[in-house]
Amino acid sequence: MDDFRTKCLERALLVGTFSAIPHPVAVEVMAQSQPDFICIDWEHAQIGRERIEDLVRAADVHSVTAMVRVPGHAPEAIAAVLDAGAGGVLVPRVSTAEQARAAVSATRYPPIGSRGVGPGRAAGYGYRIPDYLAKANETLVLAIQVETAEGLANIEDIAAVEGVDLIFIGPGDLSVSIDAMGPAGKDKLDRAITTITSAALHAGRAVGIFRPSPADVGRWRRAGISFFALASDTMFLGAAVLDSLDAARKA
Ligand code: 3PY
Repeated sequence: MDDFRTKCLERALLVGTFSAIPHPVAVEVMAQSQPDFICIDWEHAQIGRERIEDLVRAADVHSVTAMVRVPGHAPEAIAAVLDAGAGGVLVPRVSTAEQARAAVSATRYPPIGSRGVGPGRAAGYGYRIPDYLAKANETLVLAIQVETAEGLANIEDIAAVEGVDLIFIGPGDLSVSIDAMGPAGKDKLDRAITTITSAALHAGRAVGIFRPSPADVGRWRRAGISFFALASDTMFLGAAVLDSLDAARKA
């Protein structure tokens, strides 16, 4: 089994970030710091399909696993990013067990799933199809995102779906969906995160979460979460600019 998926399933601490800037230089700059993964955000960033492969390639240059958050549940999108060489896929807004099963099917080749075989980059542009087919089901990470009130209500059924490697919590969307925004909603949101985490761990899944900063990573790590997507290239850039300007103005 590939190192990254093994670590994921064994719930080793994995700390990475999102990539939203649609240029390989941004991915390379972050990859130089050796995050455990970079998740290219095709869902929310202005990244076109043709650009995904170059962003994955830029992470590969520094031996960093690239995952891609796809813009929905379409099997074609999941296949496209895996064909481009992504080491895993993050499927957003999974709210039912049926949607989770569909994500498994789109990610895995038969007999587990229904992913189509293509001569993409991952398969050596067609020259290494048998090698790739032999290991893809064992090495690619499938992460599904639970971030709605419906997903929260269905978490036990979702977590029970075989083939899901990791359940990733999106606190931003979840807080909106369950009406737990801002400081007033913090306790409610924390309870929802704890509920999802407990159900996922109970079903044998690894758990991930987005955090805008490292501030409370230790707390959620102790609760059993092992996969942390920390901020994004745009957030890091924005914070660094602000800090430097502030420091210079106060100097
Ligand atoms: C959320 O917080 O809703 C996210 O999807 C973060 O990536």
